[in-house]
Amino acid sequence: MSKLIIVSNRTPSKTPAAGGLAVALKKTLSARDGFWFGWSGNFSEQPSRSAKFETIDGLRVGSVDLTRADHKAYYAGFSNSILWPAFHLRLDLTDIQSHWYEGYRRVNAQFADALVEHIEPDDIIWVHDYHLIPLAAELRRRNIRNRIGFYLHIPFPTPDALHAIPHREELLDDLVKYDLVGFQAHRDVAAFNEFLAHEEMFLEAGGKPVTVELGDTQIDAFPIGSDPDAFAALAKSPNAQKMYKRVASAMNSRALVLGVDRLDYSKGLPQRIAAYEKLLENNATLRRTVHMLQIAPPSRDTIKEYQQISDELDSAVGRVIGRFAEPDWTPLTYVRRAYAQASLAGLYRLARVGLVTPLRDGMNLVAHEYVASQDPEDPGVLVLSRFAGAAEIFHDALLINPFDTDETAEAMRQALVMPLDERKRRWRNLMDAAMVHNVDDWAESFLQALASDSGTGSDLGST
Ligand code: ADQ
Repeated sequence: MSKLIIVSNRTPSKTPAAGGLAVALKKTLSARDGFWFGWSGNFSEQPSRSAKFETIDGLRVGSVDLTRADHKAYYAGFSNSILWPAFHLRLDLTDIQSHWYEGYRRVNAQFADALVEHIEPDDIIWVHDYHLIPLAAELRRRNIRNRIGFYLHIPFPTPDALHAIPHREELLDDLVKYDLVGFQAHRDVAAFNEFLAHEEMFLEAGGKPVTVELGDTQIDAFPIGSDPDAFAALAKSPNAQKMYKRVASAMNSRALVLGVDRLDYSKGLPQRIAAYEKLLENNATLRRTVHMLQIAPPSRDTIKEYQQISDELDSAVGRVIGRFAEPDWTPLTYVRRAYAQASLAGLYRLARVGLVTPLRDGMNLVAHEYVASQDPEDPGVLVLSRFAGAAEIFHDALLINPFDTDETAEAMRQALVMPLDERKRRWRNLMDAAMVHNVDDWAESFLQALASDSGTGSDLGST
């Protein structure tokens, strides 16, 4: 039987988040036999070219150590200071240092070296995310002819943003070495097509375009999701209830407005705080009846732009508290730590308003988790950015432009005063969408498309 080989930047940890992506992929893997491969999380003096294998939660996991210098160039450098900001259309936040690209390629080549001897002819290889765009090309160079699929968890950029990326031509060439490229949203498939059309027009106008030979590569949207049943159950679990009760009693009947994000500039946190400030400014009567909780643990904090967004958020939070707090009421709590999924599920369930307002986001799983955690008899309202992939499926959220402070504040107000009937109706539709787009079906449909020569979905010819 053919194995499934999952490759991602990091291998899954021993204590995975319940209901997270790692759990879903582990489930997919355990049903098929195979292994997960990635960076071990450890450093070595010399790059290791042979994989070490271990068993984590019953799964085979292979990994290599990286040198510190390569890891810096590949991860904090090319992946997260160039690709991440450019793909999220934040060209102002790119930090382009030319030597990073060599480190990025070196790590991809190292992954390929360590993988080749473990690949058998019928195995299917599924590569995840922007850190590993060149991996298929590196494997092809080592005579691997297997089906190889790539899934991009973040948005695909516009043509201009793509042109801001050094070595874009080679990267696009690498991308089409995959048999299947999966994006989060139709928006991303459209952006990819737009790039091709853009280059075509450039050629017609006598320019020298970036040429992409698509060949047999299938391109399609596979929107990721959560495990809504598991999250609904988790939201009623003892640990979730503990958190629910603890915070509910502190809220003292006030409505909880909740944001849960990794601290990242793509998540629109200062804009969200400004919109909440506007809500309080415009609606004096609401002031003592609400409380906002923003949970945002730092991530990638060796990168300067992440330190900056952290400072910006500190100052936005301080401003709103200083402006509106009273001795016996504070408008906002900001917590900088990660919580277990059960605790988050309890908080989601308690929150009257769930704020998912990224400036740009591949999908955003917090939106899915918030919906799945609601009490069907008294559900909260999702305020969702139009620029999250999730907006393509959650039509019954209150959709906003996160750059429009007035619109976001008004959506928060509407959510707070929304009658129960409407909340229930909207939530039912949101939950139906979350069930249709569950993470198990996501993995299955991607793998089915990858296994079949023609792909199951629409290819470029039909999208
Ligand atoms: P992320 O940018 O990390 O993922 P997201 O989809 O929101 O964003 O996933 C976050 C996950 O981390 C969720 O499962 C959430 O529960 C968890 N999380 C967030 N804050 C937490 C906290 N304080 N404590 C504990 N857990 C927390 C990238 C893309 C997304 C895409 C995913 C999956 O940027 O657009 O949806 O991959 O494809």
